[in-house]
Amino acid sequence: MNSVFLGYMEECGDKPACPSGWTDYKDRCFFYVPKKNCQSLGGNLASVRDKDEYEVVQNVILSASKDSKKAWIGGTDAQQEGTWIWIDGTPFIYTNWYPRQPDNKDGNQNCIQMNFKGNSPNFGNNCMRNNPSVCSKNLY
Ligand SMILES: [Ca+2]
Ligand SMILES: [Ca+2]
Repeated sequence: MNSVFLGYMEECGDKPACPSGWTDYKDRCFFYVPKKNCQSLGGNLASVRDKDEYEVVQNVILSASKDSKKAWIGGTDAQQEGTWIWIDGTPFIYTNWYPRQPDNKDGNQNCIQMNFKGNSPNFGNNCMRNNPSVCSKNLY
């Protein structure tokens, strides 16, 4: 890398910083929490917009928990069964469901867990369970 290129990077480097410990990716910050408390951290449960972002979120889980732990992310169909939304308002476009999911097993699966049986999101039994989660917040 030469000095001209570094200078250019500095010219354009006025992007806000993520809080310490959060992972910076594009216009957002991601953070793994062992107990769900994203809103107390000023964020939401994370949405996932594309495959690259999905892998970023998986890496956030892996590096923080030293494991591919199951973790809640911010998709839900609690308002209308079968209609999935991201709670932060992101359009629900990218899906990477585990085979035969969502199945709304026992009629009360309204939330999304990543890393269920391998590395695809599954739909959890109960959104309110106090399990590991991935939070996100916007940089702008
Ligand atoms: Ca459901
Ligand atoms: Ca399920």
